This record gives sequence, structure tokens and C-alpha cells, in this order.
Amino acid sequence: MGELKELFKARADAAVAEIKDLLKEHGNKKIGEVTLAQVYQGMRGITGLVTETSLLDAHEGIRFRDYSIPELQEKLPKAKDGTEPLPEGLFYLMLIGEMPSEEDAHQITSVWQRRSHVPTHVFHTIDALPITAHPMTMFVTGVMALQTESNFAKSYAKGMSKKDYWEYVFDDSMDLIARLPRIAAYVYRRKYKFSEHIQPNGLLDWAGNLAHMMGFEDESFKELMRLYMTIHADHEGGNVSAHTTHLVGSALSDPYLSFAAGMNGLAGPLHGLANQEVIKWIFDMREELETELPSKEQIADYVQKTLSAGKVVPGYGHAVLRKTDPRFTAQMEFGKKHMPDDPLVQTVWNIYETVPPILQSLGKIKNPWPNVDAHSGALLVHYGLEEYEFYTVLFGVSRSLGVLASLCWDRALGFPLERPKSVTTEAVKSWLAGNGEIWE
Ligand code: HAX
Repeated sequence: MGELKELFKARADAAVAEIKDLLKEHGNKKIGEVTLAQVYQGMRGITGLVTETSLLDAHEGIRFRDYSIPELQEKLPKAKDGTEPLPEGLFYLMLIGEMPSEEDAHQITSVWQRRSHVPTHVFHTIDALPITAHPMTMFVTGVMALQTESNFAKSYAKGMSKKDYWEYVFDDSMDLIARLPRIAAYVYRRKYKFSEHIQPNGLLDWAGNLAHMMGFEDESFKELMRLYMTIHADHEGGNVSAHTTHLVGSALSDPYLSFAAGMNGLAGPLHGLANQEVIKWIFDMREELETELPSKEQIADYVQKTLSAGKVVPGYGHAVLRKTDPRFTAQMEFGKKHMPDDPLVQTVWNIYETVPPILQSLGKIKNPWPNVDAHSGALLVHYGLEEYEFYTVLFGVSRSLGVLASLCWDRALGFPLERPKSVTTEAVKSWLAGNGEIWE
């Protein structure tokens, strides 16, 4: 851990100096204009954040430190005999900004193994919730209970210098990431497997161990988990889970509090919960049509019915992307390799051929193409993970990698409390009437 921490500190110190010079020379340069419509409509397209770990191009999709998903699949270290990337390697890439060696990734595996102990009170706190509670509620409750372990919070209470914030945020982030698979698997086994829990396997990688503790020993499911944990990890800084973690962290709330806040945002159906909504929507369609493999015509009718009921088609559309999400494509490739004849997976592909022209014909939807959530559930169901309410927890475990690597950067770069300005409609009307910006 020492080495990674020192390397991160060296990279961060260099970035601090670079940003200082950059702001000295260009600090007054305008980076865009804000329209009234943007202020009222979800701040779309307003550049207002720095997130170093990844960047989203509307047409090409996500790049992690400039690497696309196919490039990550090719270049990141793999598990022994595996072909999918190890999420440990992606974490290294996001944190340090360089492609890790095999040894770098395996070192993170062993650090996370060593730091993965979850204190008993966390399990008791989860157990206090009714079994009917949503898995995301149990997961976030577990993370909140784990906050007792925050070294950042303890050191801040004792009195800590600003220049040391990053170090405690780094340590807490590593501890938290290391512990999340255990909490997630505990929630899964508690809710769906009669609380018959499975102990971690000290020889497995982070994602492989999550699969093992959930009770899935199939090697190709472990490979799916490695891919899943890699592609869901980060999507630049403005999405709800990343932005919330960053915002709450800017108040110097510790990584446990900040991450839990981000996870509450991920649990919304327009964000991470869309993965459960997709599979629920497909199951409902199959039940109503009484077929495992609905035709494209039947799918088109069902889509129209969904739209007429005033609902969204889950898994389609995006606030920034304007093409098929490369995370969807990566999962489609996995499906073609491992389960090309699965009727549910084929249905996802038939939906892909049917939905975009229908959404496009409505004329108001900016992106008719599938996002990451349109595919993930069908792959999980193939391996027997049919409890779709659990899917967002898997997303959450993965998302920790990006948002916590970013939180380390936030504190290392000394980013201040985030506090944008808001206005009232009265103030806007007064401004439009020529009375100046009365909020200035
Ligand atoms: N089905 C039906 N209508 C849709 C739609 C869809 N999939 N996507 C967008 N629209 C509608 C919007 O509701 C909006 O309608 P109104 O003007 O009547 O309010 C209109 O089209 C314009 O929306 P937009 O500008 O294209 O999209 P937004 O940036 O406002 O919203 C969303 C982006 C992702 C929230 C939206 O596309 C959506 O609700 N999709 C379905 C839910 C989903 O898949 N969410 C997951 C997104 C990816 C993610 O975060 N994963 O975690």
C-alpha cells in the first residue's frame, strides 16, 4: 500500500503545481456560456466540475484516462487464465493515470484482501432491517454502519492539517473498497439465500471473491463480474452518483459518508436502478405475451404500450451520450461469446433492433440508443442471478472504484467546498425585465 500511496502523492503534487500555473495564466478564460434553459433543465451541458479519472465523449462513449473500453479489455491485467480485465488494474489506472503492470494490479488485490475485514456490528445493523427492505437500502445501511471505522473522521476530530486530508481519504477509500464485496454478498445471501453466508476466499481477486461469496463458482460468471466491475466503475463526474459523492466529500464528510450519499443517488430509477427496471420490464413483457422469445413486432407493440402509459423505456436514453453505449456493446460481445443462444439475451438484442427507431420517431428524445443498463441483467440471469432488485448493488460496488479514486484526487488537489449559486423565478423575471442580476 505504501508504494501506491507514495506514487499517488507524487502524481498529485505534480498535478497541483501544473494546475496552479494553469490557473495563474488562464484562470479568467471563459469555458462556456450558461443559458436560462440549462439552469432550469438539469444543468445539461454546463461544464462545472473537474474529474480526473474519466471523460465522456457524447459520440465515442467513456474513456478512462484516455483508454476506451475495448482498449481496457486488451491492455489491463487479467486474472490467471482469464480474458476480462481485473478491476484492480482499472483502479490503479484511474488513481495513478498510467496503465498498471500485472504486478501492480496483483498488489492491489492483496492489499484489498488484507483490508477486507468487516466488523460484526455492520452485519448486525443490516440484520436489523426487515428482510423486505430493498438490497440498496441494506447496502447503504451497511456502508453507514462501517463509517465507525473512518480514520479521516477520527483524525479530523482530533485536529488535522489540511495538507494531510488526502492521506486519510486515501486510506479510508482503500479500506472501504476492500470491504464492499463482503457487505454486498452479505446482503445477497441474507435476502435471498436464507442467511447462509459464505466466507471469503483469500486466494481470489476482488471481483472473483464477490462472485464466490455470493455463491457463484462458475469461472465464466467470475469473468463476467470482472468485466461488470470494470465497465460500471466511472462515467466522468456529472452523473448523480459521482457528483453526489464529490459534493458531499467537499464538505469534508469522510469517504464512508460521501460514498453512501452517492449510492442513494445510484438507487434512483433514472440512474443505477434502471438495471433492475430493464429486466423487470422484459419479464413483465414475456409474462403478458406468454412467450420466452417475443418477436420484434410484439416488442414494438409493448414499447408503444409503455410509452402510452407515460413511462420511460428503461435502459434507453442518456443525458450525455448520443450513440450506443460502449458498455452495452462490451456486454453484447460477452453474450455472443458465452451465451449466444440464451433467449433472454436474444430478446435484449431484438429490443436493441426495435426500440431506437420508435424512440427516434417521437422527436423529443435526444438519445434513442441503449445505455449500460439495457444489457447487464440478461447476462446475470443467464448464470442464475435472477433477483433483479440486487443488480444496483453490483453497480454500486463497481462505482466505488471511480468515485473513491476521484475523492482521493479531490482532496489531494485541495478542491474547496462546492457551492454553486441558485436563483428564484422571481429573481429571473426581474432580471429579464432589465433590473440587472439582483443576485449579484
Ligand atoms: N423512454 C421514454 N422517454 C424517454 C426516454 C426513454 N428511454 N429517454 C428520454 N425520454 C424522454 C424524457 O423523459 C423527456 O420527456 P419530457 O420532455 O416529456 O419530460 C424527453 O424524452 C427528453 O429527454 P432527454 O433530454 O432525451 O433525456 P434526459 O437527459 O432528460 O434524461 C435519462 C436522460 C437517462 C434520464 C432518460 O433517457 C431516461 O429516463 N431513460 C430511461 C431510464 C434509464 O435507462 N436510465 C439509466 C441511464 C444511464 C445511467 O445512469 N445508468 O446508471
